[in-house]
Parts: sequence; structure tokens; C-alpha cells
Amino acid sequence: MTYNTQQMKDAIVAKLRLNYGCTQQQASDGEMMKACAMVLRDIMAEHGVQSREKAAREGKRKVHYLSLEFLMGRSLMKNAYNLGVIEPLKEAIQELGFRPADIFDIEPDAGLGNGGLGRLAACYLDSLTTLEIPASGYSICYELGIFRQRIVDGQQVELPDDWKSLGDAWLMPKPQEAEEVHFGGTVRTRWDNGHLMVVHEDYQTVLAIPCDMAIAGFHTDHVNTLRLWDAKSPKPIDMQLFRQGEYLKAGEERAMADVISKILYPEDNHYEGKSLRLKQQYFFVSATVQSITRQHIEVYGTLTNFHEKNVIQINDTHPALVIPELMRILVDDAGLSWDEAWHITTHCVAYTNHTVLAEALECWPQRLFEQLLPRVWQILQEIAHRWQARVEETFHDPAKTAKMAIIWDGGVRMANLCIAGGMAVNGVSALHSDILRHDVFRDACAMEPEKFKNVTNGVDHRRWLSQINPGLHGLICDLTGSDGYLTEPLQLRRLDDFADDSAVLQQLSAIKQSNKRTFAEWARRQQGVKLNPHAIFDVQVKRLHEYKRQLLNVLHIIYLYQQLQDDPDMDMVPHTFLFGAKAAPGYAVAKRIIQLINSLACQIARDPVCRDRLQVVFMENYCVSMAEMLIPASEVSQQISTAGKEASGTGNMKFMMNGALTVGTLDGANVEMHQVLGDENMFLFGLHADEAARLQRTYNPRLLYERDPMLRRVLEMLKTGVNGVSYEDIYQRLLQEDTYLLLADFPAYCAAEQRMVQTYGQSDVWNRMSLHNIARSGIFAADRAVAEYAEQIWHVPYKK
Ligand code: 26W
Repeated sequence: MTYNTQQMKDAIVAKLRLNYGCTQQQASDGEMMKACAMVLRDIMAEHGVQSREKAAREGKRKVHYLSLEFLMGRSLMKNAYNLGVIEPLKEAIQELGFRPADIFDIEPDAGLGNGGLGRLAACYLDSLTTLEIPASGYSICYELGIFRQRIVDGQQVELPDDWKSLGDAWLMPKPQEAEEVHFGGTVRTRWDNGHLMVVHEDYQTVLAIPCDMAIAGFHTDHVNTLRLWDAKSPKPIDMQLFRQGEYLKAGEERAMADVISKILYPEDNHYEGKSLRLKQQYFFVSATVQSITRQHIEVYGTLTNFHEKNVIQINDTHPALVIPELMRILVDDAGLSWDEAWHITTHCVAYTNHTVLAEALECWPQRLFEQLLPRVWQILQEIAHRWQARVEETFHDPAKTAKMAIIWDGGVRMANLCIAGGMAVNGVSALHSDILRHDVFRDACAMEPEKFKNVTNGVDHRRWLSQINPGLHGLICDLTGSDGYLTEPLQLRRLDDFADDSAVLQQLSAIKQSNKRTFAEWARRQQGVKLNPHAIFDVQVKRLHEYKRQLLNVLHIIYLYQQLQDDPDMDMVPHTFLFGAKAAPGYAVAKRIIQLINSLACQIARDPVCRDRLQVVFMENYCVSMAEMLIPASEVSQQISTAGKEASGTGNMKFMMNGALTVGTLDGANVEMHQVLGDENMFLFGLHADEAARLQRTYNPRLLYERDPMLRRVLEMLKTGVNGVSYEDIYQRLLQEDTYLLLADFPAYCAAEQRMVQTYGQSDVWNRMSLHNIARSGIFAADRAVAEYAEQIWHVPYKK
């Protein structure tokens, strides 16, 4: 089904009339956007039906990707691109009297995620579909996604993100496929005809209603679905209470159910044992496993071959309850023996770990399980008991038993549950997977080494290069003679042949310059800042977390500022530092660092000495659609986490693809970037992971402070005040703890920035490095990563 402009126009006009009762003259931009979305949705719905029929006919193994987060961003442009209808769509919008840019711009981001983990899930859906793997994503249909950030008086303020008001155009509710999820109550067992029957009673039911979002692939008719569960009470409002005038009480039980899908938890890399979060996890897991097993039975009539036809990938431990939930369905509902059920479960569930930070590891209080999920709790105890017996038998070592236990000291350790119940455990970069094998999960790895794998992350290069950087896309096509890299990203390597072609290097630089101007214009409209397009655009955008070390970047900027104070006539390449970051609302230190960045931005902006030479900008509300504007305009990518702490990073890959050069530590996927780029094409600095781990044991930041006058002076400024605000709290934190070794890496970081600035002055060298970065970024395509999952973990075929 392809559309020409006229057909597109007709379809849009029909949607406007039928759904909004208006003509194109009367429609608002929002209605126009929704009408366009509905037209594309129809095309995908038709393809979706065919894809499902084909998959059922062929009996292929299906991939189910479970994640509490899918950071989809906008879909109109993406879907039009994948369906090959961008031009007719733009023309239709134009001819109907609208500006295409306005219509694309009005679409809200579907911000159903915090950061890396959620965006990765979104990129993988694109590749799963493009590679024609039968797959579904599953998550919660949060009413409110990641909060909108405003900066008021330099501080973060969180506002609700009501994305559905327009974003629901992509959702297809399927109330007839609703599932019931049970909470609380009591469990009884009784014998029935020689079978032990489990009876769960007096529970509360929450209805899970699927809202499906179709996912189009690139250059294929294959369509997959992202199934988002909406929580609703099955009970009508209590009319008895209502008549008695107890209006609030009458709706109470309904409100308790609704709250489950109300809001995304904005904590990233930080675990909090909140019961609502556990309810969200079980709600989404239970609905999903019921839905998958129901569909399997419809096709095969039995669950005994479930593991042959399904694989369940869990994105970090958040969906770990699939393991006991699948066991519950297999044992209680389908009547399989424990051993049969365990065989099935441990041959279809796979777990990806995304963080090694201790404070991010989920460990739920046992009493929450007992109250909220009594039957699941029983099953968990049995799983834990059998696992413990195996561990004891293997090691005869109480210390190892304690470390590997699933239930320990009143807590349920979800990572250990995933290791016990999964067929594979993988990290997301070479270094991270090594740390899992040799450190975090060392004993489990000794017991079952073949379970532990690595799949280095990748990003959707069609979105993160071709779509957001049309200038660069054009150049790549010209130089390589085709757009073949869109489906074979390793073809980008051919760009290396032009490393000595000064005309090409010039073109590359002109594209960057033009992207910088476009971004500067956008930033002026968006938040009224005036960027100097001749300055280096030096960018750090990501969630705000101490381990990511935005503060190290700040310390270096203060150092530059002080140099300028000392020598106002200093020769300096104009340098603009751009930050974008959301802090978890309860993470006080992260919020203080945001305030510090804003204070510094203010003080520098007010200082005439800095004019046109040094600038700091905090971009408000960093999100997927902002990244799409900013990354093509960036020249320097800051990836400066303490080595060993960033599992992979995916922003680093997006910057590389767009020709930005990395200033970074040997952490996460920077290690693999370094492997393909060499020392000469990036600015590496700082401690290595093993050095950092060793240093942490004896670290004394105060000593470094006392020894280094330059560092001391930088830190003093925090204490005396930035733009009139004292940051003594941060100063003390660095002197007393400095958990993430900022002071240890500070001199090396300054030196790396200096090398970077010097290189920037040699534009030919810089542009050549930039070209090499683009050329070697092909391995960071999500297509490659998903193909590796397909081969090494899922054992499913894919389109080559
Ligand atoms: C329970 C609270 C919580 C919430 C989110 C704990 C942990 C998380 C995520 C696992 C954190 C996360 O997003 N990790 C990031 O995953 C990316 C995709 O693999 C990696 O590229 C990042 O390095 C990693 O920080």
C-alpha cells in the first residue's frame, strides 16, 4: 500500500471530518497532526494483520521485549520515513494549508522512559521490525511520562507531562483483549483427585487494557506492536455510597486501580522500595504473561512447547516477576509439574543487566510480597529454596550461599532471581559484561559460565543519523554512491577513503556549520538564548547523576573562567558548553548541580571578559526531540563517567555518528569506540576501570586538593559562591568523599580538553577525525545489536 499526495490528502481530510467533525480550514495544528497519525496508523494496522497471520502460519519463535520504559519520542516523522511516505505526507500537509514543520513539531514526545534503558528499548523495536523478527514490546501506558522540566531561578521544577492529549493518536485500545490482574487476598491449597489445587481468594482485581502502538520497520511491510497496558478497575462506581452522599468514597476503589498506570517513576539508576512501583511491575508482567500464554494456546493448544515458540527478554530486573508469574500459570493454571514448568521458564527468559551501581539494584522487602502477591511469594520461596540447594551443593561455601541467595535477610534480590530463572544474562558493552562476569556476578558465572554473554548496545542509525541530519545523509549517499548504509551500516566505512580529500572535509564542516546555525535559531526561539555559532559546541546531555560527572565538566569550566579573569587578553578559541539533564525529583545533590550549572551560566553571561569567548548554556527539558536537534549540531561529546560505572552509554554512539568528537574515559562502550578509532581519533583521559576501583579503596581527595593550587582555587570558588550562591555543600562533598574520583581525574581531564581545543584550531585534522568517527560508527547500529541478540540469545532467524 503506497500513497501518492492526492490519496494522502483525501485520507487526511476524511479523518478530520469523521473524527473531529471539521474541514481542513477549521482544523487546528493538533487535529491535523492526529489526522495524519491516524492515516499512517491505518496503513500499519493493515500490515500488522498480515504480519501476524504470516508469523502464525510459519510458526516462528516470537520475541517479547518487556520493559518498564519505552522512550519513543515522536512517531509521525519516524513512521512516515519507515513507510516511505515522507514526501507525499509533507506535500499533502502543505496543500491542505499547513506548514509541515509545525505539524511535526506539535507532536509531543512519548516520554515513557527516563533515559538510556528506555531509549534503547525504542531503538530495538525499530530494528526488530526492520529485521522482520516477529516481536512485541510490552510496557505500561503511563498517563504521565517523564516530567517536563522547567528552570525557575536556576532550579529544576517538575511539571506533569500530559503526552496523551495528542499522543494517543497512535494508540489502538483493545478492550476485548483485557486481562485480569489479582492483588492481595489469601491462598489456600486443597487436594482434588490427587492433584494439589491452589485457591487464591479475596483478592482485588485490576483490569489491564491493552493499548497497541504499531511499529513500522524500514523498507519492509513487516509490522510489530508495542503493547501498553492501561490499568482500570473492573468495578463500577459504588451507587449505594453515592446515594448516601459519599461521593469521594464511592470512587475510591476505582481510583486505587487507576493509579497503577498514572505515572512513570522518574528515578533513574536509583531503587526505592515503593509498593506502587511493585504493583506497576506485577500489573504489567502478569497482564503480559497471560496475554502471551493465551495467544500461544490459541495457536498450539498447549503450553508444553511454549519455550520453543517464545522468548521473553527482560530489560533490567524491573520485569523479573515474569519468572514466578510464568511458573504460576504453568503450574497452577496449566497443571504442569514444577520440573516441566521450570524447564520451560529457564529456556525462554533472558535478562539484560544495565547498571552495576549498588543503589540501583532492586531488592524488595519480603513483607510487600506476602501482602501484595501471596501466591507469587510462595512460588518465589520455592525457586529460592531450590536455587540455594544448588549453590550449596556446588560451592559448600556459606559466604557464596549468602551472596547468591534470592531471598536473604527479609529482602528479595531481583538480579539473583533473574540469574537463576534465565537462560542468558548479558551486559551491554564489553567492559560492562566483563565486570558482571568477574565482579558483580562472579560466583554465578563460575557456576554457569555459558549463561553469561555480551551484546554491546546500538542505536537506531536511521533515526539518529539519516533522519535528524539530512545534510550528512546526503553527503554519505554522494560519497558511497548509494543509500545502502541505511540497511548495511558497516558501509559507512567507505567514508574512510575520503580522509585526504579536502573538498569532502570542507563539505563535512559546512554541514556541521549549517546544523549549528539551525540549532542556534531553534534554541533562541525555544528559550531565548543567543548562541555564538562560531564557538565550539561542547555538549554533555544525559540524565544528571554524580557518576556521569557533569560536575567534572563544571570544574573545568570554572578553571577556564579563572584563566580568563587572570588574563583577559588571553588567546582563546570561542567555547560554548551546552548541558541538558533532568535530575530525579528526590535526588537533592543532582538538583544542586543543575543549580550550579545555571549559576555559572549566569555569572559568565554577565561578565564582559567572557563575551564571545566563553559561554555556558543549560538547555531546559532535555528529551528525545531536543536530542534530535542538538546532536547533529554538536562538535564535542562529553562521555566522562568514572571508569567502570557507565554500563554502555548510547548518547556517545549518536554523537559519533553525527561527527562529534568524544572527550571521554575508557568506560562503557567508549572502550569499543576506542578500539575502532584508536587514540588518534578521540580524546581519552583518566583512570581505567581497574585503577579507579583500586584507588577507591584508599582514596583521599583532600590530599589532592592540598597538593594542587589550581584545583584548590577552582574548588574555592564553589565555597565563596557562583553568581552570588554558595556551593559549600558541593565543595565539602568533593573534599570529604568524592565518591566518583573527580579530583583524581581533574588534571587529565583539563589536559584532554586542551588537546581537543588545539585540534579544533587545525580544521583539516579535526574534520578528518570527524569523518573517521562517522565512518567507523556502523557497528553501533541497533541492527547489529539486535542481530546479535537474535543469534546468540534468542536463536531466531532474521532478515540478512
Ligand atoms: C529501579 C530504579 C532504576 C531505574 C532505571 C534502576 C536502574 C535503571 C536503569 C537500568 C538505568 C539505565 O537506564 N541504565 C542505562 O542503560 C543504558 C542502556 O543499556 C546504558 O547505555 C547506560 O549506560 C545505563 O546507565
